[in-house]
Amino acid sequence: MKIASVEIFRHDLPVKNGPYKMANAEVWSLQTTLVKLTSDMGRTGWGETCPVGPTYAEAHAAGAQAALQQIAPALIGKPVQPLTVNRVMHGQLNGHNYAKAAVDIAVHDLLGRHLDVSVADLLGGATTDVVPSYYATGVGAPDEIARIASEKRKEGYPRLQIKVGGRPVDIDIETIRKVWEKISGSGMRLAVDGNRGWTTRDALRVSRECPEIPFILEQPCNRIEDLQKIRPQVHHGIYMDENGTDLATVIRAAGTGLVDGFGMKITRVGGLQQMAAFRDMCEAVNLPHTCDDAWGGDVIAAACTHIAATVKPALLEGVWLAEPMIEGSYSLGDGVRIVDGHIRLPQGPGLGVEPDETLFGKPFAAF
Ligand code: 0XW
Ligand code: MG
Repeated sequence: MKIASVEIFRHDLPVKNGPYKMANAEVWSLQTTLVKLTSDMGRTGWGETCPVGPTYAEAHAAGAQAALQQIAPALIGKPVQPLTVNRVMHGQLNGHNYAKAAVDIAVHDLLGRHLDVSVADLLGGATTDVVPSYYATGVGAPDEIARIASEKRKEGYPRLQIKVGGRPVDIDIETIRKVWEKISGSGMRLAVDGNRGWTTRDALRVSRECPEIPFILEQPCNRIEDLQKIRPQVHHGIYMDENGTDLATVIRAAGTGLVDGFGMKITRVGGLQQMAAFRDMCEAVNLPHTCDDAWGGDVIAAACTHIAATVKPALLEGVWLAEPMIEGSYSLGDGVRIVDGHIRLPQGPGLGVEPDETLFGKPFAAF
C-alpha cells in the first residue's frame, strides 16, 4: 500500500473563555493544520499539528504549513510505513519536527485502518482503555487558581498543573500555597509550570520558600543550562517540557540525571514513531512523563490518548487535552472527551476519530 495523495487543511480553534495565559503567551484562537493521506487502495488517515501560538515553542502555524508543503511531494508513492515515511521526511527537511508529526500521525492512522487495528496496538499494545488526564490552569490570581484547583479535584482529576511566571514571583508563591491548601491530602498531584518564564533566581526562591509542598517544577527556566544551574540547589523534582525538542536532547537529559521526568508533546518530538521511542527510553530509566500536545482538536487528542494507553501506568503522569478549552468539535461522532478527569481510548481502527472534512473547506495545498 502506497501514499497516493496528501491534502493539507487549516481550521481555526477559538479558545473557550479566552484568552489562555502562560508566562510567554496569551492566546485567543489557534489555527490548527490537518493532513489527510489517501492510499492507492482508497483508505485515508488524518494527522494534525497545532502550535499554541508563536511564542510558546519554536513553532508556529504558518511554519508548519510551509514545512509540510516542502515535504509532501516526496511522500507520493512511498509505502504506508511510519519508519520509512519518517526517514523520507528527514531527507527532505532538517528539523521542523512539529510539522513532520502531522504526517507521522496520519501514517499511523492510515496503517491502523488498513490493518483493522488501533494506533495503540500499532504502538505496542494498550495496557488500559481509560487514561488519566490532568488539568492545566492559566496564569491567574491566587484565589481564582485555588478555586479552580478545588473544582478540578472534585471533578476527579488526579493531577493539576498550575501556570506561573511572567509576574512578580511573590504572587506565584502565594498561588502555590493557596492551591496546596485546597488539594493537600486529596492525593491530587501538583506540577508548577513556569513555561520558561522564571529566572534561576525565581526558581531557587520558590523551591527554598515552599520546601514542604511536594510539587514538581516543570520547565521553570528558559534553557537547559538554567536547569543545570538550579538542579543541585532545589528541593523539588524537575521536569523538562519545552527544552525537550528531540530524542537526542531528552536522552541526554535523562542520561545525565538532569531531570526527574518530562512533560512531552507528541508534535514537538516529531510524532508517534519518536514518541514510542521516548516512552521506551523513559521506561528503561524509570522516568515518568505526560503524553500531550501543545494544543489541537480530536486528531491530536486521539493520538495522545493512544500512545498514553501504551505507557507503563506507573510512569504515566497524564494526558492533557485542549478539549475543555475548545468550542465544539470538528469530528463526526463523539470525539475525544475528558470525563471525571479521565479519557476513554477512542475505539475502532486507527485513531478511532473521523474529522468532518466539510468544516475545513478546500485543502490549501494538495499533492
Ligand atoms: C498545559 N499544556 C500541556 C498546554 C499548553 O500548550 C502548555 C502545555 C504545557 O505543559 O506547557
Ligand atoms: Mg509545560
